[in-house]
Amino acid sequence: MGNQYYVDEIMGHVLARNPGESEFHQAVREVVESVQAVIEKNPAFARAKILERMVEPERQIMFRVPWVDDRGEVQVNRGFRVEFSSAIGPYKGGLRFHPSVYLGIIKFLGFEQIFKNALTTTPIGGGKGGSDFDPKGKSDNEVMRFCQSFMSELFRHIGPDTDVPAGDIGVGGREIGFLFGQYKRLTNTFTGVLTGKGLEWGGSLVRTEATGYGLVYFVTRMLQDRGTDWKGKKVVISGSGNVAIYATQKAQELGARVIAMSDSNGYIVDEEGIKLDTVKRIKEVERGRIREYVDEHRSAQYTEGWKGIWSVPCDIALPSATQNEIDAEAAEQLVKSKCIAVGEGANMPSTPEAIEIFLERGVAFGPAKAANAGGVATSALEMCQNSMRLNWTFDEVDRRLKQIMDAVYDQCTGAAEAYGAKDNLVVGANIAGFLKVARAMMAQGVV
Ligand code: NDP
Ligand code: 2IT
Repeated sequence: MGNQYYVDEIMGHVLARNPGESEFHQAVREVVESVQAVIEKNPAFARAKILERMVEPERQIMFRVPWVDDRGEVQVNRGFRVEFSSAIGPYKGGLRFHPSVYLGIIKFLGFEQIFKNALTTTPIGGGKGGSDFDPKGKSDNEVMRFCQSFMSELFRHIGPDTDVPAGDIGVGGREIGFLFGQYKRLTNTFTGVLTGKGLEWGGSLVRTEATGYGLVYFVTRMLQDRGTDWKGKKVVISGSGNVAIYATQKAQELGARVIAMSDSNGYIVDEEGIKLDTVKRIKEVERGRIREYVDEHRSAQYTEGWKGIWSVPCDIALPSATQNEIDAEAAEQLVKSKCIAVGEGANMPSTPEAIEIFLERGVAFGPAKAANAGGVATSALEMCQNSMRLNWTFDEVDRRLKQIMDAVYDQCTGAAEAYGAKDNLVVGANIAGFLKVARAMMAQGVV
């Protein structure tokens, strides 16, 4: 079977079966294109329809989430949990609460999660969930009532050995607390059914920092391979949420100068280096906007519009806000400013056109499903500690996280080289993740 024929056939099927879900199509196409060489080498995978099975979620749950706001008005949101693959462990992946959420976004995230989770070396399958609920501007009580209603349906589908949700955009410690409380009440069990829990009730040290730290550990390896490190590098990090904040912290610790951050309204540039304590207070405590930073720091400027951040010249870019935030134009701007490395903290932040530009122009590129795997990997470490009913120290978890990010990097470079795509970590990540899941599926029969 010819290469393009196989890609076209699978994509034709995916497009027809999942109309209108453009983000899902985008995520699937990248994987299918990357693994076609593997399928050709292993005809048994084609006969067993491994890829055809992988693109079809094992189970998809959609449900009504009614709740009452502070004015006494009834609100109705939509809830999702897509259980994509349990080939190598219980479904695992975050919950996203954002008004843009629809089935196509949850499916793209759940699909990517299968391969990311396989790369972590830990035994977790792939899933994702969320809602079109917008936590912004809601009171704590409104968020609590929403989370309780959401869990009142979700609880029957999840469990510590079945499906273990966590956070993502709009879901942090506060939301996980409310969700956990309701699960515990409904099931009368205290288990590790969610990760990202508070430290007093089953959470793991380093989980809060893990995605950002892991991203920086991964990019460290990319830089090492090019004979350099973080010292004195100018870094631009989009977003100012969980991933962006802890990527900034670790990059600064390693001697980088982080000069720009953003939110969905606009971006700040502080050439003296971002004062992270201010960002943390504004975003984590006050739940404010990034523009408030300039009220306190005269060295900084604020510009309306989130996209402009990619016109800020930098050595290293860490997109850590959302999908498709770097398009071809932004990628060209980064290449023009002589950016040497891009590490994806967010999921699918670069469009296919942008990725092509980075790869062709020699910019070191760390794809999301490898570079941001530290978050879910540390979730797996939280599950492990919950099962043992023990807690590791910060240093112990951080050491394991570093070790995992090294293993993720080695798998990506190894698979890329084995399949004649040296330095292409996109192909490497997709192939290494795919092979682990494919072998497990082969062993388990047609299920
Ligand atoms: P948060 O909710 O903590 O922060 C999200 C940040 O991104 C905010 O600054 C937000 O700005 C900005 N943002 C969100 N949507 C948009 C948008 N449509 N346009 C521009 N900016 C936007 O989420 P996280 O930091 O947890 O997640 C960030 C990314 O990292 C996501 O892609 C997520 O899937 C990915 N990720 C997260 C992991 C985790 O452990 N949390 C693990 C792996 C990946 P605003 O406040 O204005 O909305
Ligand atoms: O995209 C991701 O990997 C996450 N949001 C983290 C998922 C998790 O289960 O910790």
